[in-house]
This record gives sequence, C-alpha cells and structure tokens, in this order.
Amino acid sequence: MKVLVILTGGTISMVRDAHSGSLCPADLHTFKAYVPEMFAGDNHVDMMPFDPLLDSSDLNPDSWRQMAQMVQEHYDEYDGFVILHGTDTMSYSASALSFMLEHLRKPVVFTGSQLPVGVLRSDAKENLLTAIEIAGAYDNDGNAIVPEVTVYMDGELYRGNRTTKRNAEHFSAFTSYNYPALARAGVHITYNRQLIHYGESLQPLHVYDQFDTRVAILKLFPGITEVVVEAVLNIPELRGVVLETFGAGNAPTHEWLYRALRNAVDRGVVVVNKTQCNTGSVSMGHYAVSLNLLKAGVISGYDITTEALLTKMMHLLGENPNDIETVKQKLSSSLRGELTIG
Ligand code: ASN
Repeated sequence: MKVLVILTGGTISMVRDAHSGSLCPADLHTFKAYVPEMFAGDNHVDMMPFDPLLDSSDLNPDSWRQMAQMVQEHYDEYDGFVILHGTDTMSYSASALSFMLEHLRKPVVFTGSQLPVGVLRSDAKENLLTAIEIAGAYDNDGNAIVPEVTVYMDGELYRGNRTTKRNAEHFSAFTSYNYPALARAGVHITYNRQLIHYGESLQPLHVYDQFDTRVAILKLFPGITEVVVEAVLNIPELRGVVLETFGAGNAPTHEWLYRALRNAVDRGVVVVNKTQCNTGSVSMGHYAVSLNLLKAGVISGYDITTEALLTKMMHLLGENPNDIETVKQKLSSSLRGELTIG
C-alpha cells in the first residue's frame, strides 16, 4: 500500500540541536535517521512537509485548507494519509478535516507525539509507525478498514471529531469521551468494525474549504454578569456562538440572559448549547433551568465536543452564508458521526 505522510510540525517534528541543546524543526532526513523503519516496512511511504513547519498553536483554517488540498491532490496516488501534527490543536484540525472531506473512502490518520522524534524516550516512533500501518490497512475486498479522519496516539485510534486533548504530560494525550475507540493497538491492531463509519456513497471525494471565523465561545459560570454576556453577544458581525452550559445544558434563569440570547438569535446569530461536562449530552427542557434557552432559540449540541462544534459551525457558516436554516438543521444532525442524538 502507498501512504503519504503530511508533516505539518509540532513536537513530533523536533530534534534537539547537539550544540545549542534547543529544539529545532526536523526534516525528511531527520525522520530517515530516527525512524528508518518508516520507509522500510510493507507500505511504500512518501513524506511531504509544510514550509515552514508550525507549532499547532499557529495553525488556522488556512492550514486546514492546505492539509485538505494535499489529500485531494494526491488522493488517487495513495491508499492512505497520515498527518503529523502538534497535539495541542490536533482535535480541532481533525474535526475540521472530517467536515471538509466528503465521501472519504481512504484513511486520514492524525498523529503526533509528546516528546520530539529526536529524543531517546520519544513516543514518536510507535505513533508514527502504527499510524502508517492503519493508513495502509485494507481488507481482502480492497476496502480501507478505517475510511475516516481519525486520531491515533498511544495505542488508541479514535474518530477525530470525537477527540479532545486531555493530558499535557502523559503519552496518552487524547481521549474520546462520548464514542468508543475505533481500534486498539497492542501486540495486534484490533479494529472494532461496528463502530467505524463506512459510507455507502460511491461519489468522488469532495472538499469543502470555506470557513467563517466570526464565531465565539461563551462559557457560563456562577456569577456571570450581564455586561460579559452582552459584550460577547454584541460582537460586531458575530455569526455563531458555542454556549458552554452546566450539566445537561442548564443556565442561570436571569431574565437578562434570556433577553440577550433571544436578541442574538433574532439578529441571525446561531447559538448552540454545549455542556461543560466531558461525558453525556445536552438535554434541553429536562430541567426547568434550560427552558429559557429553548425559548430563546438556542440549538442543542447533544454530546459533541467543543472542538467539533466550533469547527462545524465555522464550516457550515462558511459554506452556507445566506442560509441560516440549513446551518441550524445541519448543526442539529450528525454529518460525520460527531454527535449522537438522544
Ligand atoms: N506544542 C506542541 C504542538 O502542539 C505540542 C505537541 O505537539 N506535543 O505543536
């Protein structure tokens, strides 16, 4: 199988300079030196780097566009893709790519590492080699085993738009709170094929590349004041808000909060309810303290992650600039397995 490795940057792309002792970007030769197995396994592997390589804090929708374009340009040449990426914003990029790539039939596996590739105890090698194996995994009928955008790290393969970076210290940096792992890598890689999404469509890959960044995250807290809420909801040209609520999607019952949200929704701002809990779902109307949100026209985000909701909102607003009803309808449904309704 042929696998293309797209190198965007992040810790995985770093080596320690022998003279200065500081971390600097690696290149293709460094990977050949530190992970020679990468080019010697069963898969034929090529690597294409971003120029310059970036820490993932510096990535943005243009970077997502660049990743998606590289996949699209080389889609027919390769059986699978690995995107080497800093871990800090990997869940945002993996979510964004999942919405951008429609009718995907080949694996796109994000991975990175907590220690640089050029450090002895690095987790880079295992993550990279296993990600390549997953990207090149096909069954006997010639179908990719995981034709989704995924995140692989420390033995676990997750649907990318379900992941969250939960740990800045341990090798197992990611988890997926609301959807089980698609595969586990131990002595063998065990795929859980009932959980993997196999699209029926035979249509060619379609890449959506419009994003509207006029969005905000408003996190509620006990004691939040009207000025804070109004300051966010009155941002000029605001198009969408991720409203981070308590528990099953609850909020203070202040009349001013209801009015501020109602005014924003009436002005055409899309407001989606995302619980601050990692696990579980928004259930508006379950408690009286969420009824005002329903009345104000706030939409349920169900069990979606903030990373997936924010990128989905940017994507839908970008692709449907004059069709707020389509944006709302798609935010309330699962496009790529990013949420479970009910
Ligand atoms: N700061 C790094 C990044 O996200 C962290 C990492 O890759 N482990 O680019």
